[in-house]
Amino acid sequence: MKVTGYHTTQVSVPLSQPLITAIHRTDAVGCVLLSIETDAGLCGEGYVFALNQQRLPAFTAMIDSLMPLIVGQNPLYIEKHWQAMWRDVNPAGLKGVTVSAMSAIDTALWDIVGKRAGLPLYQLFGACRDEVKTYASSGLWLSQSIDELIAEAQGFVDQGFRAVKLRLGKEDIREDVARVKALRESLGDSTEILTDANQSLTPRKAISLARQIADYDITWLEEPVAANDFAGHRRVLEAIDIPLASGETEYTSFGMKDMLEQRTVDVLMPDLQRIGGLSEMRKSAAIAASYHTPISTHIFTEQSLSIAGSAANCISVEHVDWFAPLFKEKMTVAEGCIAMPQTPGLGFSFDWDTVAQLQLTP
Ligand code: SMN
Ligand code: MG
Repeated sequence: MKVTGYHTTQVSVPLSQPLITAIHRTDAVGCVLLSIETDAGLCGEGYVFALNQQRLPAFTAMIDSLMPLIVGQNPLYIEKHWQAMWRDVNPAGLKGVTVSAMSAIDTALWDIVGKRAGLPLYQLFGACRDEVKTYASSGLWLSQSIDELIAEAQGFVDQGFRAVKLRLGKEDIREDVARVKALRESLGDSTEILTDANQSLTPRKAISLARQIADYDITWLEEPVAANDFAGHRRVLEAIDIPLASGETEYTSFGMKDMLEQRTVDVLMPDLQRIGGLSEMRKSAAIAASYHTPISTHIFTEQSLSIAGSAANCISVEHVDWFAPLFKEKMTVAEGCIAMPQTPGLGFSFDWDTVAQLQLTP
């Protein structure tokens, strides 16, 4: 089998409500979709997300710069291709746009391997479960009022979620405390509340906030301080009773290893598009397991399910609905869990009719 060609498509996917955290603000997500074709009639799909549209040309250019390493090659030799790309991007940088482009290519190649094998990827990787816990993350934004938070969280519970993630990072932490308290009081004890401060706090403020919300049974506090402040992470982790989650902003299994080595997290959150694709996700999950540390995948729900179904230490996947319009197949949530897709490969394929409507003119 040989890779015969590829194509990329830039899209902007509107969100049902503005996404606002301490560091993000958008009402549409921009993506570059990648489709890799083979002479066996199989094609593999991956994508890169850039939050907004401005950086899509840079991601497209990076994919274009790497694909000559892949076209004409046997797509089954994924590890060989990953190493070739890694050597090639070295002068351009081992974090950032380079790795995100590699992630899209690597994930698309795995899609081909799964389709060739006739197996869903979680089974090809060695399955450990058929469904995984999830939490609702497409809402409870920093900009919403307490009444809006309560109504939206109840809506998530009605949709089948048993856990929701609340964004923290208000100017005055007393407001954050009041929001957590109100949400817990309205949800009762049967729904998990996770929190994400999106790097907005100093270690001292994070410790103070965590102590004030500790009585509300919080599943984790995510990215309390700057993502690259490993000492700050450790200081917070050691001082609080709530588990600390982080990792979405770090790149590759080497970055995950550094975070684990420096004891920065209770739960590691690798991001498929910053990690280097499914190849690096699998390595990261294994490295975390050797540190007796659970992982929970960051956004990109559809394409991360194969990891959740094959990494025993993956405790949950983050559920976002942002990318759902791009795919023909839809995820379903029941009793707080998502079932593994059962079709060969990733199990989610681009809906080209919808993509055509969302496509940006080049
Ligand atoms: C997040 C990531 C990307 C965009 C918005 C919000 C957030 C999360 O950190 O973990 O969901
Ligand atoms: Mg986060």
